[in-house]
Amino acid sequence: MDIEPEVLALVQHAKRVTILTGAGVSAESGVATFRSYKEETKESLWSQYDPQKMASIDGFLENPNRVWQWYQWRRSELKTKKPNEAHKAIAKWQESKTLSSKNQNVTLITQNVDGLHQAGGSKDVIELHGNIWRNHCLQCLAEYNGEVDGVDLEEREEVIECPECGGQIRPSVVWFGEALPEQAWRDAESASYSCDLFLSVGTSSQVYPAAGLAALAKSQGATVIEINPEPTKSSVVDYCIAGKAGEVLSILNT
Ligand code: BJW
Repeated sequence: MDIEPEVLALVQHAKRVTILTGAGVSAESGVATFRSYKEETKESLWSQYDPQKMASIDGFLENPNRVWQWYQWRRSELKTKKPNEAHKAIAKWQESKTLSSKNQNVTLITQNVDGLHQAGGSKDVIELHGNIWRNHCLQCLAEYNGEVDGVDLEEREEVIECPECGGQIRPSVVWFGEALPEQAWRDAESASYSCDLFLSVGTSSQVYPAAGLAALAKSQGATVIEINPEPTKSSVVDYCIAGKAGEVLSILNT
């Protein structure tokens, strides 16, 4: 695939780069996206499940076991997935701080909850929508991983009660209508506000407030580049590289 020299130069010469990733960055690992999904074998999650039932607090309260089981299923699927070239290229970029001879500051913000950026070698990841591998009590917010009262959470097919307060233990992800983690949001805003290049990778840019970060960056003079095989109609995008994240990022990083 060819990338316009002008776009290549912008990427190579930016000083502060902020990368926002979405589900598309994990698509080449075989993880289903939420909305559009064109790979042969799988459909998108939201074409099979109702987001209001599976990813909202009302859906959880209506049927906690249904939601818990859905997340347990997703966790078991994710255990078989490995980071792809996109995750690795971003990690390498962060580590080396350069795509050319210049020293670059690279900040990674993700909407993904799958932990594949970390598995791919990224040490600093701003997670806007939480992390599917963590759990906490809905009521007292106590965090739980591994065992609870001698029972392995991974083995549980039904929601377990918090030993501290009797509340329900839920996955530590951000559902519709819930606020994003405060510190992560502050860091994401700050990295978007101060960058000169904003890369939007593998996201449909439909979910706010994350989708507003590109506009924030642009309002401060940053160039916005999108990497997506199905370009979004976002009016803030200056250049779209219409390709798969793994392929495009590997080219940028050679
Ligand atoms: C490839 C590829 C390849 C394929 N390479 N690319 C303003 C306007 C309108 C609505 C709102 C608004 N502000 C807030 C809202 C409400 C709502 C919202 O945005 N709704 C919209 C859907 C209309 N937002 C919220 O409710 C948020 N909370 C909030 O605003 O709180 C306010 C508040 C403040 C104070 C107190 C209380 C409340 C929370 C949003 C939480 C989103 N949660 C989810 C689930 C996470 C847990 C889980 O995983 O189960 O997050 S929903 C889901 O969507 C998930 C994702 O992170 C998120 C974004 O999806 P993403 O990553 O863009 O994936 P897709 O599938 O949409 O797109 C994939 C893309 O990849 C496609 O474009 C493909 O083409 C591409 N692709 N292969 C590159 N190989």
